[in-house]
Amino acid sequence: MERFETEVAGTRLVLVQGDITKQEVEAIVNAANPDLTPGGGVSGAIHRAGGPLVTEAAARIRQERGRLPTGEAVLTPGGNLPAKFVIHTVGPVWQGGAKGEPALLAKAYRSCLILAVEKGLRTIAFPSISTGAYGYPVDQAAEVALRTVRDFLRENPGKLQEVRFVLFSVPDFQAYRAAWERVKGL
Ligand code: AR6
Repeated sequence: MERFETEVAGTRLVLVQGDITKQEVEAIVNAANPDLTPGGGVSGAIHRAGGPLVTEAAARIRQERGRLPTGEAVLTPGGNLPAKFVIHTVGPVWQGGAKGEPALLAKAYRSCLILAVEKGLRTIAFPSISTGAYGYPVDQAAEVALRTVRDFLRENPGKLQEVRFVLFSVPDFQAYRAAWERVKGL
């Protein structure tokens, strides 16, 4: 199994190839749509594995707050998942890169990290937000994701025990692994 581990300001940063629905962390992040419906991709898998508790909690939030703007995040229980909570965030749809996509993607990661710390959670796992149905090129998305997490951890030392990226394919794992080499020293 592909796995890489490093440390940033007292937090373990892990890249691993695998299925996010199987991760034993306090919160997993969902690459949601603004209506918080199951949809396909990682979202469909998380709603399936989590069961009605996840889908119904998401529907209630949708009803109360309306559509979730790109870059924002909300929390539901994890239902039948090993993770206690799901943090749902909406990444940007790729439109060529000049429509604010990098800033919106960074905001999505940051919103999840802020919510996790607010709730006192210590371990969180992310999928590769926006790089499936939303079409964000994975090399570029990986760099934004890792830079954002690195910056957050430096600004909030010791707040989180582990941040894990769970990449569904080996090429995606390799893209994140290579992006970390570009980002880590900066
Ligand atoms: N574990 C980890 N990663 C996964 C899993 C899994 N079980 N399944 C898929 N991925 P996508 P987006 C990867 O399309 O681009 C949904 O329909 C996948 O290989 O899930 O943000 C929503 O409802 C890819 O690398 O999310 C939205 O409408 C990554 O997860 C829309 O898709 C993200 O792909 C969101 O699109």
